Amino acid sequence: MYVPSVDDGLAVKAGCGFGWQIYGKGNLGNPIKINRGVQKINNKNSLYNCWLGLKRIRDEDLRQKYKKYCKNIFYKSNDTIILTAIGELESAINRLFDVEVKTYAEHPGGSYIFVGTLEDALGEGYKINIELEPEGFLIQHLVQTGRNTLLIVGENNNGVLYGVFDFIKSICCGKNMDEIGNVDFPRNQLRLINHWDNINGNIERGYAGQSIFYKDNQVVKDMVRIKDYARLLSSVGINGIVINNVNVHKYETKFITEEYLPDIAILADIFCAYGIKTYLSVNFAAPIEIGKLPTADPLDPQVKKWWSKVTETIYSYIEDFGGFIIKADSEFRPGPFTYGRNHADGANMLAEALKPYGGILIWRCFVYDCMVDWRDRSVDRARAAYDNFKPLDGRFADNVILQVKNGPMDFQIREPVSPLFGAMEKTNLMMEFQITQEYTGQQKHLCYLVPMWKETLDFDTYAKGEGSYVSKVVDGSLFNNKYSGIAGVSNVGDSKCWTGHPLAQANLYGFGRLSWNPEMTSEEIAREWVLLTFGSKGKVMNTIMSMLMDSRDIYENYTSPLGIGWMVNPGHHYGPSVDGYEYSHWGTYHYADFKGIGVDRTVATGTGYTEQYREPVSSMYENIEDCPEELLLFFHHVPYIYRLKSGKTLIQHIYDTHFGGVEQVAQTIERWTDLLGEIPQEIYDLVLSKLEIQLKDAKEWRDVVNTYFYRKTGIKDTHGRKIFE
Ligand code: GCV
Repeated sequence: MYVPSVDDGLAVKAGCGFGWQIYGKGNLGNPIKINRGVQKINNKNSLYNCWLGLKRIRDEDLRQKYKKYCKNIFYKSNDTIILTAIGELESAINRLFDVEVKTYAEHPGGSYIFVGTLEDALGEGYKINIELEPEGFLIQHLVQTGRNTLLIVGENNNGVLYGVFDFIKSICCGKNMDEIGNVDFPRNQLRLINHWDNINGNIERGYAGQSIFYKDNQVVKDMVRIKDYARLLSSVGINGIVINNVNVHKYETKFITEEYLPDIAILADIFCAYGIKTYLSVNFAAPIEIGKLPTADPLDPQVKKWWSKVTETIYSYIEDFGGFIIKADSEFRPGPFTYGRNHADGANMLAEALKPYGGILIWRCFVYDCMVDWRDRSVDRARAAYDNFKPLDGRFADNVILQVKNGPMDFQIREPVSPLFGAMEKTNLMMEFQITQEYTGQQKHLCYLVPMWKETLDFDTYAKGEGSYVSKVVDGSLFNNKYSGIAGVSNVGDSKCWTGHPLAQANLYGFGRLSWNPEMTSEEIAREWVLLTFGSKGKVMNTIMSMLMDSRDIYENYTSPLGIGWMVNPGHHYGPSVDGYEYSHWGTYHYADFKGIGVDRTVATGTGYTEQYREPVSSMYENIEDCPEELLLFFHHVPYIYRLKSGKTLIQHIYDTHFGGVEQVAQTIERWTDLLGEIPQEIYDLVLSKLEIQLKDAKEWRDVVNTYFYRKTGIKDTHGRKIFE
């Protein structure tokens, strides 16, 4: 094991874990130095800078007012995260106002900004009368005669960093110095990004290039991009990252060994400096595959001992390691079922190994039978997570969290909320959203996902009566959980703009902001993002806002209707194939015949899935008249001639939305082309090229879907539009 030391000039003791601030060789070859100080922001690269582009403030009045405070920064702590915050603040001030900043370890005379934790602030004699929430911050003017003083105070180090980013954001959003002031805190304890990156550089379901972490079966050597990524994430409040795919393959299984840990520790150290803990996806069968044990049985003492030893080693490299995430007994991944054990047995064994270090074990609930016989209509994949996990409620250790996908199927454009959110009263739970657009246009199509996530979080489970929103389950308040939070599967790769489609940056930004505060509206989040990325010009703002806000419905219009989902090409999941999964073993069927379409999930005549919800939700879905129409085909098998509330028949609705969806994409292109010359040309061109692909694809979807149903039914479009026979 190579450990950089201060003596060899490669290491500086830092506050994060055992973090060495300068990165050593490990398996990386040459030493790499990362400057944690002032950020270098490439002026010309607006695609890369995302929402941290920090355009120079041109309003002279505003500049002068800020300048008074901003020249001097006073801070006490030398903790790495605080130093990161100071570096961010310095570079932002420098860039926004063109002011050289001086930093002070002792009280400066005149005007200044104080940056520090609550403890630092109280130690300096500042009076803070507000109780700060965990990871929260306070930005406040200090009233002193003849001086301008601003306090940026965090409940802890992360809070300081978030306070600094909030201050920078406020300036960029055009706030006057007098208006600056805020008290805020993250509503969710864990705000995690999950990467599905593999060591060979591929990303499972990645649509923005290759991994930024790995290349050619190694951790990358150039850490600059990783650091820039850490800043982006931290600026929206992310505090944890899983750096490898939940499908843990051969080499990645060894990430928990000394073969990879030196390199992983380097990544972890970079994230740590931005207040982000690193987590690893692990392979349940690792004791057999790399530990030379004959079994991975979670109750076997040898297996327990093996995981304890492994965990001890990990923490010797990464002091602030977050924990493990695991996909077990799911889609052919190994798990406790092999040994006749259940999920609680498996999870608790791993949790026990992590416990002494304060680590957590995240166990995914994406567990279902993926070898279904399509002929058997009694099997319902939507039921699986609840059926598997509900009986285990209360049997998980207190440092286990179950990670549940937002819907019961798999990140479709429209699904009901997973009933597990209202069902697990005695278990820590967290939400899993998919930021990467696997089923929502693969970052070629525009699809702003925040409204969909918001719908999920605002859903009332009625678990403790009216008002038992999913947001209250995942922030831990409804069931008083020890751990809780939200995870999002990353949409980032090594594409120049990080997300392939420049406007898909809004999803990454939005995920962070919504995890921070689920009470924000989708519009508020979009507005912030547009402002920070493109500036405040009315036309640009209005155009991009409307493009984002309409995009989810547009995508839904030309793809699969009324909650039925799927209808995609198997495997890669791009483009239409109505029967693509219809006769497969994956359990994802629409059951279209010549009379009707949809899955009967009622208790009365179907799979009984609706009973997994509490009343009155259960009855709402059970009764076709009460079932929200956008989910009609998810819950009911409906004749094509069934009249919707609009008065249209189901078949006409399908035709109309598909013709309409294509027109809407064409209008989106018109809106965008109206921005020529208003935004950087590179972004303009790239977005336009994506929109053109979207239009072509939308037409393909329209024609395939309309033709499919026309052939099934022989019913013509009442408007006589072109349907291919
Ligand atoms: C990481 C879906 C995706 C898989 C993914 C899986 C999961 O099935 O298509 O690529 O695997 O979900 O969430 O585990």
